[in-house]
Amino acid sequence: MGPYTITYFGVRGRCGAMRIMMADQGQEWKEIVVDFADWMKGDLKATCVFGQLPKLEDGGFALYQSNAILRHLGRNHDAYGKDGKEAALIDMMCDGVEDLRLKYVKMIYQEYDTGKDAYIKDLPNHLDKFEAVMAKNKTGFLVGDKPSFADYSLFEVLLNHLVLCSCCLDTFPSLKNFVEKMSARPKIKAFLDSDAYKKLPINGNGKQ
Ligand code: 6SG
Repeated sequence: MGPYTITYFGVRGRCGAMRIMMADQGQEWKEIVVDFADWMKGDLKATCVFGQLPKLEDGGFALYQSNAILRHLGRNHDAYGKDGKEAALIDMMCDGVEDLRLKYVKMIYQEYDTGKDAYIKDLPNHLDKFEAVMAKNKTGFLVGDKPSFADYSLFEVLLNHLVLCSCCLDTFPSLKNFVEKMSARPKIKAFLDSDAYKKLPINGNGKQ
């Protein structure tokens, strides 16, 4: 497998989770950063299966759709459960994170000024579902006893929400513990402390 190359815009956006996952797995990767003016010329867009980024290249194999990329990394790096049932639960949790991510992205890009406060007010009604799963599993991960791609996706979405509202996990002890433990994993800590990570805005419109 590999070498891996990510092609994406100069934001964390839909590559945040896969970058954290690769860092934690000790997997190196290359970045091709696309600037918006180049993207608007349309040549690269025309080559993308859905006309969108990110793209992951794994050697000569090209893949689009951020969650398909996470799943592929999950298979390659043994982060997709120990059997079919765990894999199905990991898929379920990843789809649950995706639902929250889509709500977040809609608020950020379409209604930040008018909808941010209502979004934060409603947030516990989404976070409590993840809290319940995390509390029930007792291992510090969503499914099984080691991190899966769904954990990396949840972790990254929670980091973004802590920027939006620093107290949003205060009533969710299992999620708070999860974020602390994931942040302290040595390879994740090194990545989150790196300039490569810190220099990138979370979102493409400067809102966070
Ligand atoms: C945008 O939506 O970064 N891809 C985005 N936009 C360009 O022409 N379901 C898939 C997936 O999970 C969603 C892909 C995603 O992979 S991500 C894409 O390709 C297009 O459609 C969000 C993001 N936005 C920042 C950004 C920089 C240049 C284009 C998008 C900011 C917004 C518009 C200009 C500057 Fe911009």
